[in-house]
Amino acid sequence: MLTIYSDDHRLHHGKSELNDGELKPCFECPERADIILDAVTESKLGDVIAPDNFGLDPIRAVHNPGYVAFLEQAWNSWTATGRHGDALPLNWAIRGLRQIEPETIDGKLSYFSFDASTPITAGTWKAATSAANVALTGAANLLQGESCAFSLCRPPGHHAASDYFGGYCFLNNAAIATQYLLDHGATRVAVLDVDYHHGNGTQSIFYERSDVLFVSIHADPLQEYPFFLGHVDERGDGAGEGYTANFPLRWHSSAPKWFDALDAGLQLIADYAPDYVVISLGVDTYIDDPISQFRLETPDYLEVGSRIASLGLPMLFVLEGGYAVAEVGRNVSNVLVGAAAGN
Ligand code: Q9C
Ligand code: ZN
Repeated sequence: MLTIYSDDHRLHHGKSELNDGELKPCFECPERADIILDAVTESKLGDVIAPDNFGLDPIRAVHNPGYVAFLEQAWNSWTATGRHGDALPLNWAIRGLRQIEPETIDGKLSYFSFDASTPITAGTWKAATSAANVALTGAANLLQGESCAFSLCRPPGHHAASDYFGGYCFLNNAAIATQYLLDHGATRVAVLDVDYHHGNGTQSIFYERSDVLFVSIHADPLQEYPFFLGHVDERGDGAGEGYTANFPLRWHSSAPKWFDALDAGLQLIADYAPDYVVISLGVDTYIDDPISQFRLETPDYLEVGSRIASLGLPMLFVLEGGYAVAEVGRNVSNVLVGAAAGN
């Protein structure tokens, strides 16, 4: 299995986020990617290669051009107002408030985001575009006949929608890779999102389309972030009706319950018969994850990989969450080892 990785991820390094009512060091930190790269290397999974640069067109194929321009400018606009720390929004246009893009950077941060856990730093744009290139390089290799690739993306992507950031995500790496596959010969692509959190960004990007089947297993939005998407009755709209499937599970759900949902999701994907499967791979389903409430254990991740591989389809794994830094490397590499063995 090919791994795609770039050191550029280090350029995104938020200082702190609010957790349990206190400012804490960001959970989504550069050490995550370093430790995952070490585990992938130790597991002898195969070559680790640098990404190619695909430019902004494949990013704009998924994201609103105004949003992309905002992200590119955000840090400069923020520092131009005399601030030095991370750029963060403070309020949002919820019920009864109007969606008019403000002129000032503080207003634009609010307009283009949905939470305050996602700081923009000096290197965020570079790191985010590099992560998109990491995903795109994985997709390009699948198009050339590679059966399995791992895009070690950081920052992650699945909470980012066409025109907003949040949940530690700026550009939706998995969605960008998916669209690229479709634009270069694929007819149907399935996205399987196994991150603990619902992939609200990916779901919303493909919600009205039948060329992408989106399947997500995640904590029940009645209990867990992102709270406002990921219910079982969200099944797609218009031409996309029936091409979104959500498997919300209650906090503290057991590993067998989680695997039952995985099997049901895999059956939907098998029936859809896609050309490729893109897996939004979060391992924040881990029992000791600091911000999550599922109960998968390290050996379970081998089984996650082998069950996905049993589809017998070309697979692109795209890294999302997973914050138990000490174990995140082994948990991710176990999924990949399980997939490579079953492939
Ligand atoms: N401060 C991903 O796993 N905040 N994003 C949770 C803890 C946001 C998770 C509350 C969690 C986002 C890619
Ligand atoms: Zn997550």
